[in-house]
Amino acid sequence: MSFSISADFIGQENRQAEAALAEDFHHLGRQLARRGLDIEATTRRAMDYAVAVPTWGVGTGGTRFARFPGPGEPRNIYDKLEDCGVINQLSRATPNVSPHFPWDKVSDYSALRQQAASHALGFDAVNSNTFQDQPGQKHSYKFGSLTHADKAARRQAVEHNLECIEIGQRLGSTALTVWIADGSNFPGQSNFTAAFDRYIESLSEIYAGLPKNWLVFLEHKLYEPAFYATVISDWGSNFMAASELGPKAKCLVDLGHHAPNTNIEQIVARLIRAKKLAGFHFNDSKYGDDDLDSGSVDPFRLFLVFNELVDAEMRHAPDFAPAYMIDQSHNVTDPIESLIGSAIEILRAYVQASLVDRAALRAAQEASDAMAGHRLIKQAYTTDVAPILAEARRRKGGAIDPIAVYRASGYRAEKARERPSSGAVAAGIV
Ligand code: PSV
Ligand code: MN
Repeated sequence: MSFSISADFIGQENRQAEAALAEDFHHLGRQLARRGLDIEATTRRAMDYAVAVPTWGVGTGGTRFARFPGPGEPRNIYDKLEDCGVINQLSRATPNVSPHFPWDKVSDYSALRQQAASHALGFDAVNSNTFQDQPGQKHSYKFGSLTHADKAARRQAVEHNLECIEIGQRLGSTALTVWIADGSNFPGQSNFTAAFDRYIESLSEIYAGLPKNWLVFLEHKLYEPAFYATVISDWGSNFMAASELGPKAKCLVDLGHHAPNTNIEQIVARLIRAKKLAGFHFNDSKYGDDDLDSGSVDPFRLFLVFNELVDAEMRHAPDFAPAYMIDQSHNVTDPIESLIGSAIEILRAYVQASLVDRAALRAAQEASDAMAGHRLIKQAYTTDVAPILAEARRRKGGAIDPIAVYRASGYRAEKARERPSSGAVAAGIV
């Protein structure tokens, strides 16, 4: 019998924190009421929000230099689902997982879907992987995949993406996320235009294989592993590609895939206007694609992204239904703790952005009152919404303090016993 955290245990832990939470929630409710805001309505919004967790996120990540595996790491997709189930059980904000193929390949996908359902999980977008070679693979991706100069390598990469769509259909997914590592390390190595043309050609074949209700999410990334030029390097290239492909192709924004100081919230606004925002891979960064925990370095930036999203939601922007997902690498923490913490930070930004007085903001902007506009944004951002987040979790059967409850449960130590280390030392980014 594998260890799981019981609802009774969560209830017992919650009881110790319930009185203080009720007091804080009441106090915040009075504060918000003075601003004309209904805490119950805001709490309902928090209860309705969800962000997907990547299956690869529950394993310990790594850098180009090393990976330091933690105890009780998941050994396969079934273990990963178990850990993802715990994240949702305690946070009540992550009911879907996003699988990556071939990392999560199994022989029976209906069994996998059932297994996920047994942890109260569903499947979000499926991710293809043509940035690594797999054992026995015929054509190498060393010099590219969907944009490779060799047609046979491109064909193989297209086939893999079509297979991901097939798998995704069996899992109940409705989107394919494509990120390619293709690019060049030397000026002269590759022709910018020819590589982009080949991208469009390959993606058109994948696009043609999309089922009726499916979307393809194109993910841009400035650099790494290509260090001179990446084929889909920025939102401009991404937007060009998505526009040429058609309405089922949209642009996915991974927060770490931009140059430092890029105004990502403005990019988000542009993509919303163009009806091309696919959704997000949330994480945080200081220098590049650091894949740090969401909101850990620059929570204000995360809030400003959500400010654009809530603005679009409130004005009923057409064709606006972004997919929310976390994409992080956890090198020095327990991944379950990091993912719980990140889900909370994402939800915090969403709830804070929901508190912006939109009518007053519009009036300030129309009057060109810069300070008033800024103060309205800051008023929402500096509101401590922790009691709303905790109360939303409590009402959904989650933990008032999820990381504390996770630690108290002894889950990791139990898994360390149940999942003996294989002794394999893997290095590098996952
Ligand atoms: C690439 O850096 C990326 O952000 C893509 O989303 C990949 O699928 C993911 O990381 C996992 O390596
Ligand atoms: Mn990503």
